[in-house]
Amino acid sequence: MNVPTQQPNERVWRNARLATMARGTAGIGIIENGAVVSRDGTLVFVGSEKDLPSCTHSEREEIDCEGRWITPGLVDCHTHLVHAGNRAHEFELRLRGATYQEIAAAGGGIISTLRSTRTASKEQLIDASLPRLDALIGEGVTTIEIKSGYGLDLATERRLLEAAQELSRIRPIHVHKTFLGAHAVPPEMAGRADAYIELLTQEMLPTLAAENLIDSVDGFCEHIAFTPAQIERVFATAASLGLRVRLHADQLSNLAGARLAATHHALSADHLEFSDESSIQALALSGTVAVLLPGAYYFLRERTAPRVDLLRLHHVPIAVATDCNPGTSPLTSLLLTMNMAATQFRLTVDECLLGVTRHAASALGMDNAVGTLEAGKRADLAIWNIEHPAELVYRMGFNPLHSRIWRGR
Ligand code: DI6
Ligand code: FE
Repeated sequence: MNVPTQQPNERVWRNARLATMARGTAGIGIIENGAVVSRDGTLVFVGSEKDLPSCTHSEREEIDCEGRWITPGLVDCHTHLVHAGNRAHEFELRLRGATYQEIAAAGGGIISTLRSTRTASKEQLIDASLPRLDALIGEGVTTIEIKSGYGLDLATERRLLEAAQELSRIRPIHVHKTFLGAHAVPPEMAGRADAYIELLTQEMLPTLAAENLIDSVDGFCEHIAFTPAQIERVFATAASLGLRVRLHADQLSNLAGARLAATHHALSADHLEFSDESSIQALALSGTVAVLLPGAYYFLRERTAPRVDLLRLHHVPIAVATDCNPGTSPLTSLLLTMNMAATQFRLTVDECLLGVTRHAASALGMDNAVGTLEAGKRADLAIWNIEHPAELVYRMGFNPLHSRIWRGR
């Protein structure tokens, strides 16, 4: 019998200040004079340095953090990171007065990214996406959600999800893959949205689910996209396949998308600019996370902000994400996103920080694995050159990351 001779791979970060983000702690769970121990990629101790268990393994490596702050690795829980091309020319049109809806109606918008994406190979999609991913990794992001939705046919949606999966092999990051086939009606089926939903529910979604390419299912419920009735058909198919759902809801108008998401026990309802109180109450009851996307609000110069006061009143967990996409949020900084959430939506510093850690993990159904510093979770850490966590929200365009640890390394 082979007896393993190698000692467990144990590391301790000491002389640190921790913002654990743990549930049941006040605010962001600050521990001064803290230490963190990982063994084989999992946290086995998080607490005061004076309580640090003595070394159980001769191979323990010690890292002196010199008083730096440690947070959980950041979680970007809503991105369309994998796509080809960009829409800088549409940005120029908007600067001359065209609206996002007008550009979409004239065949631009999502459909213009679809054209570039359909002609790109998987390798080209990966090459185009890596600089965006690296920008996020460079800010301490260790878990990311990536949606399909710029293919809108089986082969291209598969290629997008495979590229997203491949990114997690090329870089040290966890990728949650979301199928967003219900993003727009593809041009070859223009005017036949119901027929497209039929194709999506009968063929695309079941096939890609069987290929293990889907972690959750999303849709775009909006007058320029799909009706609540069409989204319900997508959600019913997802449920029959055992997949959780999420929804782009109430971004540009109030179609009660958030309520629809809550009815289907969605992991998250995203955007929510036009959600009313009854929808927000429904989110609270279903435990659905509200994902706020201040980058899209900023870039589209929207004027109606999500009702953060009602989200607080009803205790809906709030996450914050980049919505990284070529049309409405060409944003690859989660730090800047937090600043935008604070400045535009008046989120507090603690709400912003919890929004890119614990609550973002919940939005991915991963709150048992990531998003806080607690024994038993993955050893995903971000170590910062800051005096206080508020600096992570306060600065614009400045990155104080000292180092990033993924699974203990
Ligand atoms: N809502 C958005 O803001 C993005 N997708 C969505 O469903 C826009 C995507 C794009 O314009 O390319
Ligand atoms: Fe989005």
